Amino acid sequence: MGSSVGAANGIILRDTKLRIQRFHHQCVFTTSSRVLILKRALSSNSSSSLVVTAVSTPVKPSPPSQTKRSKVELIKEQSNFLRYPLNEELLTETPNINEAATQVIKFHGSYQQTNRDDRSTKAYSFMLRTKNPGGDVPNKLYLVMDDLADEFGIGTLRLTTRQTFQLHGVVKKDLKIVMSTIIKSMASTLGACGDLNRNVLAPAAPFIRKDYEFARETADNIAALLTPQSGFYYDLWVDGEQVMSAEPPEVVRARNDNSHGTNFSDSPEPIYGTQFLPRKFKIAVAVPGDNSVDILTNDIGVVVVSDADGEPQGFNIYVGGGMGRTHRIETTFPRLGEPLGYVPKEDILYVVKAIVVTQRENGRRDDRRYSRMKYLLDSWGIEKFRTVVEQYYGKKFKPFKELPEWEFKSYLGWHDQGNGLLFCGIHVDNGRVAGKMKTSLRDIIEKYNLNVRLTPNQNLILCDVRRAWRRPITTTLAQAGLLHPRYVDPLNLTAMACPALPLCPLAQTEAERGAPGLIKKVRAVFDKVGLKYNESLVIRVTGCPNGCARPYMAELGLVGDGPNSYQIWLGGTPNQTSLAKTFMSKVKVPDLEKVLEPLFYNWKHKRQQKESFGDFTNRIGFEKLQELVENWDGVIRSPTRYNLKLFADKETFEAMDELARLEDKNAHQLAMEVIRNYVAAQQNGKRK
Ligand code: SRM
Ligand code: SF4
Repeated sequence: MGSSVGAANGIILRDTKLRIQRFHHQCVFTTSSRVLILKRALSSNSSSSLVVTAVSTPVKPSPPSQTKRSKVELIKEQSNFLRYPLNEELLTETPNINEAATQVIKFHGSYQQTNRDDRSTKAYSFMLRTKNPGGDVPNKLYLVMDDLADEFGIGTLRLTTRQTFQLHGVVKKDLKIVMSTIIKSMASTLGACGDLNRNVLAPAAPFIRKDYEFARETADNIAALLTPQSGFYYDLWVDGEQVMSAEPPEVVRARNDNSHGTNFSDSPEPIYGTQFLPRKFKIAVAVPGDNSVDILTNDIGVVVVSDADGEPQGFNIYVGGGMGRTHRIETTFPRLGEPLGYVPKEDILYVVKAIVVTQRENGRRDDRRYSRMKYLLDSWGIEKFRTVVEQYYGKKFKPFKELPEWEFKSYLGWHDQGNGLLFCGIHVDNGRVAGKMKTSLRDIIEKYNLNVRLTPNQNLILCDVRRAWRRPITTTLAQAGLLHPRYVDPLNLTAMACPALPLCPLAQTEAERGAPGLIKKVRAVFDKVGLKYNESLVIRVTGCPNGCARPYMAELGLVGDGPNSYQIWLGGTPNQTSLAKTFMSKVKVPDLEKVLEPLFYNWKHKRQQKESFGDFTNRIGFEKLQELVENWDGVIRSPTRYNLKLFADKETFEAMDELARLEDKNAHQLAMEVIRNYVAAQQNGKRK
């Protein structure tokens, strides 16, 4: 066996394999010869043991940056497929685990955290994240998660931007019971974190429609294809019991296929090997026109392409999206996915595997800051990337198919599922399910035996609702403060914030806890400059530049850059297809209005018809906008100060009202526009 391991005696053999590399039509076949490297183990726990590593002979001498490996690479290598030293650390009396185990437990779906509000002591706890491809949460799982949050967590559930649950505040001694409960509920946290494929996104709307159903099925299959196989998860949490549902045969076939040199043939991890991927890896599946998954922010974006009869035929593939960056290091950046090509539907798993393997083999492992696939795309360019993927795929990509415009779909409120049943999308502020809302949601889900889907926008969908249940459910939701979207502030509906303080170790300032205050400020500025209640923009807030709430796609992105201070990003669009840019840095919360007032005032008065805030900022340009901010004197010169009362006969009013509605205005607005245009034309005429 290529990858056999005996962590106890410190011996690890890494797979050998036949590497086939072809660049620019030149073929180089490299039969890997085993090279044994004797090295002292790094971890203090195993400092006396020797690690024996067998690696493939490189095709050509690697540049120095590639020979150096990050600490996490060494931890993975010495972990006996992600068991060691976590297995030992879980048995100690201490409330925490050591550094190596902290890295290893991520692959099991958990992060060690401390409460940063409590500076007097280090209060350790663990955050658990589930895996729910397409946000699918069967009825029983919802109830189990709800119970676990009360019994072992902080009494809240967090719905995430990748359609999963986060359970905060589990102490070490309870980890096993919580994990095993989740596993025995036929759910999983395996690979929710760590250097591997994360939760696969798909549109959460439970439409019974060929393209939506196919998108969900594809997300499930990709998730299964890239699930770790070496059993470490079940060994640690359910004593080796294999609690796995059967996989579709096409998934097993695609995983085992090694006809193009993708696999570690004798390894318990045929796709990942001992080293797994250089970094986290994210995939989303979408349906044309429905960008509810923020498709361009993923390492791989997969779009279902159907024929004229609505029958799915294949997929358009985007690659190289990602959000994370570091303040003041300009070589780190958010990036949008770009078109790679089209593939027939039966090839999707092979193509995804080929892309993953391209990143596995070529992504940087020396410096984790540059290990995401977007940096590989950036340094190679799409042509070279495509050529290398095609070698692992064994075929050429077809040209990308034309797609309709993307639109952001929130699915809030009531909708027909397409099979006689309804679904109800519920807005949950920043995905935090707590208090009365939590108990009411649970009651509804339990009483009506409903399945749930989590959206990539931290919201939740109640599925499979009978028409007769609509009214009582609406009433119960409203009593818990979960109102129909019509009654929620539109600024809230599209806003997102990451968890940040107090538990995220990387937070530089507040996000989830600060968001309500920040949105209130935006609302107050809207009121002050005379923007209407139903006019809105996409606001996303994060406590640091990692971008967990995807702020770089927002029309107003607030990215924490110090205590009580944010970078302001502008230029994202409502359909999440344009990357924002930094407009200003280090803006303290009390100073936000000084920037927002001139921006919103000018948007109101200088926008083109129906121009979104994002499009407006892109059209005007940052230089001009900076000037407007610098010269802003805080005085609102509102034309509405000079009030003009209008009275019309019934017929004229009704006709005006109808015309106005066609333009998404009210009769007063339209009348003012007509008068303004008339006066301007008269004045022009006089001047001539
Ligand atoms: Fe994230 C790290 C929360 C989606 C980019 N993210 C973290 C950690 C685990 C902090 C840590 O490393 O210790 C945060 C835990 C906070 C806490 O206390 O709960 C955290 N990320 C989240 C969630 C919960 C935010 C939310 O509001 O929902 C999301 C969980 C997703 C899930 O269910 O799997 C979450 N994180 C994202 C996204 C958005 C997405 O995936 O669509 C991104 C940007 C997209 C991307 O990956 O490029 C994102 N998180 C990061 C990064 C920066 C990665 C990078 O490439 O530089 C980190 C830090 C890291 O990996 O080093 C990070
Ligand atoms: Fe933490 Fe930063 Fe992610 Fe927010 S964006 S959850 S502060 S890592």
